[in-house]
Amino acid sequence: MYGFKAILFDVDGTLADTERDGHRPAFNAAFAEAGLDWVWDVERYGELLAVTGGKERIRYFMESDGIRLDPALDPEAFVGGLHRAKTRQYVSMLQTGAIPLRPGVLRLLHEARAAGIRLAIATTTTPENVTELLDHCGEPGLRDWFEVIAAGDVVPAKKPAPDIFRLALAELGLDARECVAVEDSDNGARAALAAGLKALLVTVNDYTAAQDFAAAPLVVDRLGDPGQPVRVLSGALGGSPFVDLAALDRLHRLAHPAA
Ligand code: XBP
Ligand code: MG
Repeated sequence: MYGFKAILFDVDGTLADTERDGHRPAFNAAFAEAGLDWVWDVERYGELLAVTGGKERIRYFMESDGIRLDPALDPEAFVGGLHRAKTRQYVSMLQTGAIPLRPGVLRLLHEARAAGIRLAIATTTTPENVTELLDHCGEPGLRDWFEVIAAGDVVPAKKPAPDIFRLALAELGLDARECVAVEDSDNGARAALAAGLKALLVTVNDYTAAQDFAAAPLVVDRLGDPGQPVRVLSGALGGSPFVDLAALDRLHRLAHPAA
C-alpha cells in the first residue's frame, strides 16, 4: 500500500528525450519547408528551451534575433502556420518509432499500473505529440494507461505557470498532496511546485542537467532499470537502486509527513 494515489508525468525530456533529436529537427524541417534560412543547432535550441511552447519559442527566437516580418503578413497566422508544419514533421518522426521512452519509464509505468496507482500527463506540448509518442513506443495501448492527458494550449499560461498541473489534478479529482510529479526542467519543476506538488522527482537530461533544482526534493540522472543504476544528484532514493514505487513513496512521505 502506497501513501500516494497518482503520478503526474511531464512528457518532453521526462517520458522521452524529445527535444534535441525530435522537436529541434522538426522545427528546422518546417523552416526549410517555408523557405526560411533559420536553423536551430543543438546549442541555440538549448537557449531557446528557456521558453516553453513551440509557438512561443518561435516568437522568442524572432524577437531575440531581431527578425522582422513583412508587414503584409499576420504574425499570428505566420507563427501558427510554421508550428503546424513543425507538428506534422514531428508526428511523422514519432510514427517511425524514432523516439524511444527513457530508461526506466516503461518499467515504472508497469509497476504503477500493477499497484493501482493512477497515471496522468501534464505537458506543454501539443496533444497529438503525446498520443503519437505513446502509440509508437512499442507498448500497445499505452496511451490508455493515462487517465488524464493535459497538454498544450488548453490552459492560459504555460510552464513555469502551474496551470497545466492544476488542470490535471482537477481532472483526476485529486489534491496535490495525494500525488507525485515527475519533471525534467526548471520551468517544469517550478510549475509542479507552484501547483502544490511537493513530492517532486526531477530526472535531468543533457539540456537540463545544469539547471537550478535546489527546490526539488529528489533529482536523479534517470529513472534507471535493473543493471542501469541511477545517479542521485540531490535527495535520496532510500536504498532503491533505481526509481521504483518504494522510492516515490519515500519521497511522498518526506514531502507530506502528515498525509
Ligand atoms: C516542453 C515544451 C514543448 C516542446 C515543443 O514540454 O516546452 O513546447 O518543446 O512542443 P513539456 P510544442 O512540458 O512536456 O516538457 O511545439 O508542441 O509546443
Ligand atoms: Mg519537460
